[in-house]
Order: sequence, then structure tokens, then C-alpha cells
Amino acid sequence: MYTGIISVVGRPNVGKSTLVNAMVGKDLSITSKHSHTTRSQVRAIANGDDYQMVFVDTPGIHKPKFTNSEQLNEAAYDALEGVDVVLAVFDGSSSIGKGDSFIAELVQERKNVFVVMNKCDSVSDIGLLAKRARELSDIIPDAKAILMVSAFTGKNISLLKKEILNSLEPGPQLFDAQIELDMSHEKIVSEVFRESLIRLLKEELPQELGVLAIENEELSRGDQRYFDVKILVTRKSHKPIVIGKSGSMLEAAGSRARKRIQTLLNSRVVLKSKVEIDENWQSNPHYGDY
Ligand SMILES: Nc1nc2c(ncn2[C@@H]2O[C@H](COP(=O)(O)OP(=O)(O)OP(=O)(O)O)[C@@H](O)[C@H]2O)c(=O)[nH]1
Ligand SMILES: [Mg+2]
Repeated sequence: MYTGIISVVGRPNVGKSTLVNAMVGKDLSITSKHSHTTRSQVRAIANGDDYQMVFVDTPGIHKPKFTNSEQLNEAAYDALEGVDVVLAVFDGSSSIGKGDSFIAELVQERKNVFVVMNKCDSVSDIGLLAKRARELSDIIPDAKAILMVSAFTGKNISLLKKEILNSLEPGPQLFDAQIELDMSHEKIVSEVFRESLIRLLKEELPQELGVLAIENEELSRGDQRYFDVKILVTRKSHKPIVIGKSGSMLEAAGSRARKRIQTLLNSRVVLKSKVEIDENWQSNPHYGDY
């Protein structure tokens, strides 16, 4: 059995979570067009006959603004320690900026680093893509390979997987083969609900939105699980936006989330959501993970 931990790092919004989902063949990590969608490490597992790859999706590395932002960066830095393979992900469709160089420098000394140029489906000038790849290989001369991929179309995803497999050592299985996502059910509910909301909401709100789901043990049974879902917003004016006209926004987000959660938890699910204003939730360590 070839097993290993594969960390996925990069700037916000380069497509790390979409890439992880493409690698495991299932939508396990939440994604959106907004930056800072992933807020804590997500371990998604690809199980094969003779391999187990544990992908560690991480929050995009960025300049900290709040206490929790620092925690986001730490979650990404931690993911570089003691891992077998590092996927340094870049947006192949835009030029290499300071943030990208920073990531490249961060991983340059690590072993088994793959430079992954994602979003290649939206690159029209191949020359430019090659130039960007050269810039990165100058910073990470020891990278095992530079791959041009598209997490969207699946281009070169199986090639990347094969390259990763070639870098893994034989070892014991790390997780039970049935496990696809190493995350508590409450966290899954929180994250999927947050994804549903941020996909429906406008630009500035998503980063300021927290979702915290707690299972109602009194009502939950084996075949029907109940969760109280608290949605945290930082401003009074945000509350009606999240609720929507006659509750339409919350209802739409809740119904989309419920469908996905039911599949992930393999059970019927009831969600009871409530919006609360807490202007400091992003600086409250209690919500660090949310
Ligand atoms: N065109 C194109 N878009 C992509 C590709 N992969 C991801 N995206 C889009 O890029 C946006 C960000 O994707 P995510 O996977 O959430 O990015 P991320 O790096 O995990 O972002 P954070 O968690 O915020 O750091 C989404 O709108 C995706 O649909 C790709 O291969 N091609
Ligand atoms: Mg992400």
C-alpha cells in the first residue's frame, strides 16, 4: 500500500479546493468564486486498490487582517510540516505576483514539491504560461515537476495523480478505506451551509460570514439528524441580506445545503437556521475554525 499526506497550498482563489475535489473525484471541500472560502485545513482522502492519498486542503495564504486571518495562514503553514508531497498551486491564467513568489519561496526547501499551474482552460497565450512556469521554476529549482492542469476540465489531473503516486513510499493505511472526509459532522454541516450562502451572496459579505452548526442530540435519531445552524454576521445591515425577502435567501441556501449534507452524511437531515449579529466574531478564538 502506498500512502501519504499531500498538502495543497497557494494564494486564495487559485483553485486549491476545486483541485482537491478533482483529485478525489467528489465535491468534498467547499469552493466558491470568492477568496477565503476555505478557512481551516480540510483532509479529503482518495482511496485506491493499492494507495491512499490524504489531501490536505488549506486556506489561501495572504496578508493577515484579523486574528482569525492569522489563524488561516497558520493552518496553511502547519500543513507543510511532516508531509510527503506538497502541491504548490498557482493560477496559470494570471501573471506571477508577489504573493505567488512568496508561496514559491515558502515551499522551495521542501521535498517532493510539485508546481501546479491551474486554470489552464482559461489561458489563451501558451507563451505566457511557459514564462510564468519558468519564473516559478527559478524560485523552486528542485521542484519535481511543473504541471499545467485544469481542475475544471480535468486536464492532466490523472497525470498529476500518477506523479504523486510515484513519490509515495509504501506504508500503513492512515484512514479506514470508507472515510472520504476527515471532518466532524457538525463541521461538515457548517461548511456546506456556508458554501451555499456565499455562493448566493454578493461580493463583500462572504468573508464576514461565520456558520456554526450544533447537532440537537435530543431530536436526532439514526435516520434523521437535526442541526441548529447559527449564522454570524458582523453588521446589523447584513442580517436582512442573509435572511432575504421573507426568508427567501436563507431558505434557498438551506435547501441546497440540506441536499448535499444528506449525501455526505448518508442520512436525512433537518436544519434550523438563525442569524446573529456579532461584530467581533472574526477576532473571537472560539470561532477560529469557522
Ligand atoms: N477556469 C477555471 N476556474 C477554476 C479552476 N479551478 C477552480 N476555478 C475557479 O476558481 C474559483 C476559486 O476556486 P476554489 O477552489 O474555491 O479556490 P481556493 O484556492 O480553494 O480558494 P480559497 O479557499 O479561498 O483559498 C472558483 O470560482 C472556481 O470555480 C480551473 O481549473 N479553471
Ligand atoms: Mg479553498
